[in-house]
Amino acid sequence: MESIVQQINKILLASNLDIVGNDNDFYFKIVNNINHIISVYRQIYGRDNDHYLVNLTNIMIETWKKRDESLKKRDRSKANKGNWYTSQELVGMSLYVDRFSKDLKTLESKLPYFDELGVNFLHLMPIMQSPEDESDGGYAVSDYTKVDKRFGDIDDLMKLQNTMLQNEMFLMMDVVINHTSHFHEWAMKAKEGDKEYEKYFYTFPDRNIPDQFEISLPEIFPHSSPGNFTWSKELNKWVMTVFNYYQWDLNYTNPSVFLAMMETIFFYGNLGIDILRIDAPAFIWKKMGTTCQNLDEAHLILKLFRACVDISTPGMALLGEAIVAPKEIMKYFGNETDKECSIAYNATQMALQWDALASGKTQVMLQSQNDIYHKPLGCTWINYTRCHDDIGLGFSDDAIYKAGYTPFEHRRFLKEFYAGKFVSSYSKGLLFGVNPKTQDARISGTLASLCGLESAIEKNDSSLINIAIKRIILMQANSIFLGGIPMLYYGDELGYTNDYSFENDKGKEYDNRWAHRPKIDWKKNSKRSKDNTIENIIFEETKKLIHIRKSFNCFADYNNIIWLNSGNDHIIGFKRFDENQEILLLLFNYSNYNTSISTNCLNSQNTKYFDLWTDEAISIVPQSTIIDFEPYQFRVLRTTLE
Ligand code: OTU
Repeated sequence: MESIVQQINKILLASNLDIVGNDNDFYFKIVNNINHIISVYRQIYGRDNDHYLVNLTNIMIETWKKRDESLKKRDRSKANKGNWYTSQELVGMSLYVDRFSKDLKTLESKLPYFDELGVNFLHLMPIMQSPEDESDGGYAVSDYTKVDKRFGDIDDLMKLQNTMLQNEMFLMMDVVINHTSHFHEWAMKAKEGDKEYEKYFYTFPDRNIPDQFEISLPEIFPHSSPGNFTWSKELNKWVMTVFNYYQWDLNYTNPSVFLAMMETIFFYGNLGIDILRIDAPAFIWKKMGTTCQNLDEAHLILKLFRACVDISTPGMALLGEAIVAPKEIMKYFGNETDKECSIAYNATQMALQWDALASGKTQVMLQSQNDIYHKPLGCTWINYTRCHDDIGLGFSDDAIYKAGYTPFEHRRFLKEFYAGKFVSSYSKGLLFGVNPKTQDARISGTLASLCGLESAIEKNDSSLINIAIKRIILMQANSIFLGGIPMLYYGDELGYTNDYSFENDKGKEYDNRWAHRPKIDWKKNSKRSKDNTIENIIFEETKKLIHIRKSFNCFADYNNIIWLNSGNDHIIGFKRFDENQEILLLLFNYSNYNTSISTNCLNSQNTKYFDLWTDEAISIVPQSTIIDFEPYQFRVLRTTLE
């Protein structure tokens, strides 16, 4: 009996690859990495399932052969640039195609808008086929390879991408790996009685095993989809559904599921997607007695995906959407030799900024940095203040204790603050996913509404409007200057407030995340060109932040950040530097007070600074100078060389 390596070698030799020519790179990558792939694979599936590795090899070869020459060229140019996604020149926006424009065709006509703002990287929220009223915003996919007709078709997508390429723009899309819609072909076949496809899902004849799972399984949508199992009358069985009842969890203990998803990932790779957002990777492996999140096997599967993508569709970077505890998020990068995702969401920092804004204090943010500092070189963050999801207060209890609070009380304060439950609160958020058993909840609402713009407009109070805008820009500045890819969320660049129309839509009323998924009104957007409108101020200031970021190499991310202890709890700051001795000091006053810091804390020998945000020069008398901050003011201090 031939060993698996011998079998793979045979396939490679029979595959008509141009080993000394065009396919040389591919061939050697496969040969050099096959032992790693086999070893990771066997840790998940054991040796008895080795024959799937033969299929995997065939799929990798086919994918490479089908890969367009232009994409291969782009792969090479990305490889020459090293970690292209860590560049300070990349600035993203995440948007719903239909809610932003109408469809893919009209989106193409909006490309100049992104250019105007400085955005050159688009995350299109899921556009693959998904049942309209059971869609979870596109995260319940019924066909991974078909664009939903609401948005257009695959040709429209390719055309858009082509034009984006001509404009040097990058594209991100999702692959929803944890579950499919219950109308996906695999689920449909299972419902029709096909036992092979039933094995793609977790199904149970009675409540015995589900009940045991439930003991340790948290609930993701306790308000609208309580429990983690749904009765299927077609199957006459319980099906595992961790998210909504219509999202069936895929069973990765079945190697066929792994292979099918690998093919799906390659499909996106060969469309030319630059960054693939892997949705909910934390959830893909289940084990009774655990929370079924962040399990070792989930990481092994990601390692396999990564190793294979690096071989067959190497220009595509993987982003892990793991919105979990800080220490767990870090694991989704893998390590230098055993890589997983190149990019992860900095969900910890996002939540910490909301913490600082509500409390006016920055100790929790500072105390948390240790949790998220040590990412492997070459990996980066997506930094964001808002996205299409709720805000979960997922930073560590330890950091809250160190800042002098009790975690339960502190989180309760934050939730109530953003839900506008205090008289003193300016915020118009909504509690999302309230769990009556644990009191747990997350927060919905747009950046503007959470920052007080909605209530200020209601009161028609111009000074409150100004202060809300200052909060919005402070939050954006912190994300944009942090290092990593800033990902704006559409509408935030113009201060869109909550949209409550979801309450009357039967496909959405159970999910208040729709409050912050606005429908863009292009008349409102055109106000950005009219001086001193709210839209104009927010748009222009956002644009300026982006411009500053793009102008300095030290905003590229190679872990070139040092957090400062400002000596003032209202103010958080960090230093960014590059190899040419350029140093920028970023300082953010999260409070509603006039306050100041002493320059001693800047840890710098310089005596002259220039604030790139306010365009003001600051001269420093060593040991005695104070730098002042107005409420919610931030500073971008450039040290001018003497
Ligand atoms: C992701 O979300 C998506 O971003 C959500 O829009 C989807 O509803 C969900 O997956 C299901 O596909 O799984 O790893 O707290 O933050 O559900 C994190 C809610 C996820 C989201 C969480 C998240």
